[in-house]
Amino acid sequence: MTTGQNYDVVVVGAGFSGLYMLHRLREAGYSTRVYELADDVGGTWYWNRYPGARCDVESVFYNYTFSVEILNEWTWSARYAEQPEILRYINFVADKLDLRRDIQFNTRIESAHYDEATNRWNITTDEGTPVSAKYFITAVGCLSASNVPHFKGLENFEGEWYHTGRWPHEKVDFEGKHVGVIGTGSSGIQSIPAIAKEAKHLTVFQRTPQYSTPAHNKPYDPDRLKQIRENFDEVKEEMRYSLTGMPGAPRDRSALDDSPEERQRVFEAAWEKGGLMNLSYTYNDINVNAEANETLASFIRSKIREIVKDPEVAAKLMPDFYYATKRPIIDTDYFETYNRDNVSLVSVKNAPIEEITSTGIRTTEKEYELDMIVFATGFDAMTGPLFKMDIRGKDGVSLQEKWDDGAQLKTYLGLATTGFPNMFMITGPESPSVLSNMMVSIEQHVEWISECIEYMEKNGAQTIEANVEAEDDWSSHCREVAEATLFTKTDSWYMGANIEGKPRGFQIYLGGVGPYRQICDDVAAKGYEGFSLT
Ligand code: NA7
Repeated sequence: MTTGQNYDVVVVGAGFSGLYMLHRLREAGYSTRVYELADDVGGTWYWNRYPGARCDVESVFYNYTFSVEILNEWTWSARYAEQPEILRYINFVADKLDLRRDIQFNTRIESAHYDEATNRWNITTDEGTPVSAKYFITAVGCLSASNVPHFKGLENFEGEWYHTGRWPHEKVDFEGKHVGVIGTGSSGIQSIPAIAKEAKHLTVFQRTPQYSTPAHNKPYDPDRLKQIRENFDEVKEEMRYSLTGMPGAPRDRSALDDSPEERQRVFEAAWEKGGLMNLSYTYNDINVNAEANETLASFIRSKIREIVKDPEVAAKLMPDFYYATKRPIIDTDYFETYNRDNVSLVSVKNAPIEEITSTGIRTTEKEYELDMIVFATGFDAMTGPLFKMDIRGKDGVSLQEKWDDGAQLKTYLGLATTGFPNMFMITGPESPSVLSNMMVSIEQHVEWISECIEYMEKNGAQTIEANVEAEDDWSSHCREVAEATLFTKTDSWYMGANIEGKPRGFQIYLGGVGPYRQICDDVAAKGYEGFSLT
């Protein structure tokens, strides 16, 4: 017998996914409680407040589409909105739908244990009150477990240090300071130009040079906004059935079918347009054919060489992995920043960071005096946020044990996993998630889960659980699709390779947002094929 609070559904996280999940469930009449560690809504956009933080999906496509009213009441200022504007948007939605009254902030979910006797989830929080729910839904995001690598001596550092994914709410003042940034993923590449403008000196510690291409960010032209608004039904349909959840598709042509001159023309045009997918979409074999990939990779390298004036610095900035097998990055003046007198680049590939000292960073080659260190060192992606909670399914088996820390990652559709009845993961591992426009994937999962719960309740079902076979097939399918691409050939956070000791394996479904939606819809249409309902 459970004492404490009882709900139909408990949702963990009040970012984009948790908020929409709450809205859907509440509208359908289920008692729902959301728990959130932060003191307010926003998820990713609450935590990632570093200077220069912005979304790399075009603003008009990176918002909720479920309500025409919300769509029409919000106007984005620029092609790529900055973090404060996105957070304002999330707050606007939370206020409009009056969501806060069902969210408990400042609360960490410690554990969620499935009780086979009652078919309910027993959940504990850090504030003590036991909670129970029929359904347990994780809306914890894919990139929320920030990773500060275990550098020796960090505790001795006498200056300030921050991780980009846990940035303070107060303004961080770089003025007159010697700042070090470790990491050149999206967060590093977005923050480096902004920090360089303020700091006395900025030293970038780079392990892997990146392909980054111009965002060409600009204020929105009102005519473009009007046109998208007027045609939003079609735009929405295109996004939902596309490859990545954004309008557009790869051109139906191999990069190897064009002459070098023609390719150059095509790449130049895409570079001028800017944006996340324009270069990848120039040809249909960039992600699957090494030779095709190299044509684009070498084009970007030539651009870096053109932009960066010092040839030695440019040489250090040359990436040599397959383009897009680490998250492609779009930037504003990233490579240009290395032409500034107050910026220096240190490659830590061959001379790694050995120690953080009381006054700075010591690599195996040299010591750098710093007043402040910014860790742009990424996240324990996909499984990290789930493993932060002690989630136990049938027979007391923990999710971490079942997945053998990720080595045996297994899900059905990235939505559920065998042995964990009535638990759903929004944008979980082995769903398109981070390789798609998250907003499209979030809405698809939230709607699928709501309909599934609706179906269960109408049919008087107590539990839903993925079958072993269906799960095996889905996980094998995910691996096969990934193996047919170049993505698995590079060490990346997609592969779990950025975290010491984390098993390698591709954690995302690459079959495309449209085909994935179709598969999920078919499963539902067949009475939740691959699941057992009791
Ligand atoms: P990323 O993309 O994981 O980037 C982290 C960066 O930090 C990357 O350059 C890493 O180099 C570097 N890193 C990590 N550990 C170390 C150590 N120990 N020493 C030196 N350098 C290190 O995280 P972001 O926050 O930039 O972006 C995450 C996602 O958020 C992004 O892809 C978008 O989807 C939004 P490495 O490449 O591992 O050699």
